[in-house]
Amino acid sequence: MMIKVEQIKKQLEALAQFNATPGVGVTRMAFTPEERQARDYLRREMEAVGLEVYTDAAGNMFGRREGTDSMAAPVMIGSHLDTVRHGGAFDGAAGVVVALEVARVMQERKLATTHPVEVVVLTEEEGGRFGAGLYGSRAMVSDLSVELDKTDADGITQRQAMQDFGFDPERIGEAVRKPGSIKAFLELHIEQGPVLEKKRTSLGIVETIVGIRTISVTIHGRADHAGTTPMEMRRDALVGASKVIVAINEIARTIGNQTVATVGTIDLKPGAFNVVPAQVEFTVDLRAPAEGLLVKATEKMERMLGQVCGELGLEYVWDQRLGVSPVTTDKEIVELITEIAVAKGFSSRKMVSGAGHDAMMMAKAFPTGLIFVPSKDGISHNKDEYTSKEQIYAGAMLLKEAILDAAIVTEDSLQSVT
Ligand code: HGY
Ligand code: MN
Ligand code: MN
Repeated sequence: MMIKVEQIKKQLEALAQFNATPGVGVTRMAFTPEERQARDYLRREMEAVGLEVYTDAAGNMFGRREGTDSMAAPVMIGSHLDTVRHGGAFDGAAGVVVALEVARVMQERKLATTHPVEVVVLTEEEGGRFGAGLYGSRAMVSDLSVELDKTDADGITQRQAMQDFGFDPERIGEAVRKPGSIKAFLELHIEQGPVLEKKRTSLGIVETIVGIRTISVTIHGRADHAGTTPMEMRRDALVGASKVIVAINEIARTIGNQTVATVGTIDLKPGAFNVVPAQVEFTVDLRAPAEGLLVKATEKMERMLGQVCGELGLEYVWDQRLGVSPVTTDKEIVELITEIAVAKGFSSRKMVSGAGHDAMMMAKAFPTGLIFVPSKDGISHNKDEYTSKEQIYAGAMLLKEAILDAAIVTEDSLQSVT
């Protein structure tokens, strides 16, 4: 039952072509022409291996392989297709393509499973366009109608973007899956960090995914003439933002325990060399392995923001866009994956994921597993992101065996494998 890594490599290279910034990493935002091309490509590849393709109201795309009991809850495998701006070719795409390859092998070997198996492509995991992320997986566990008015950098709402893309966003609530309606969700993903490579380990078996809070902070001051306004009269939004951003970094360092905070975007108005900045908007990406750490960091940061703005005569808005608590993956799935790795002779280690994944949303409602494969030099969200064929092969073998176990491959179909 051979996994064909050349097939995986070819499909990853094909997907990387659907890109808004060729030559400068991969940029494939949700509901864009590039994503449409990637979805259409994958739909064809899914159909080529006999999967029946359908899309839910959140735009999640599923390739279904029937089980002997078509009423049984499916086992789902997959990840996301959207990327960060100027990202790499493996983040998300590797999980989708490996899931597809598992389905191809099952088809080629005519394996029968009790439970249906579904390859899934989840919508807007990165949040690069509408600022929250994990959209498709969140829509499968909760009604996200309230978020449809979020706008992208061009002022287009998620509602409009989904309509233009051919979806009916008003039906988004229909994407929610009932408890028990999915037997298990498994995701293979690149680690996006240095641990597996440093520890010379082939596979990461994730037990905990950190909690994430994504906050948009806007600081309001007053535009003034750069030459005539005395320093003590100014309400300089950028001076305030600069003090706050350095203090945010310090608060995360002081709290420690793997608490991390990142200010990854900043925008100021009016943005002229001879005008005191009136407004600065920036985002804070805050993560920690325990909810209490997120609460403590948030409280400290908001209090500090109020103090700095009070001293400088500025106003502020603290708008939390996303708040996801830390999750643990399914213990039985962790044990299953660990046993398979040992049986197959792959080195593996249990891990905490510092990156967010669709698995963290699915884990809130369904038994979920997350498998990591190494990232070269721990690099990700970067055009130089890379994982070798051999490393992906190990992950694909593990995922295949886990799926056959979870979906309960029938004995006689296994016997028939030549
Ligand atoms: O931000 C993350 O952790 C993921 O790449 N969306
Ligand atoms: Mn990512
Ligand atoms: Mn990802």
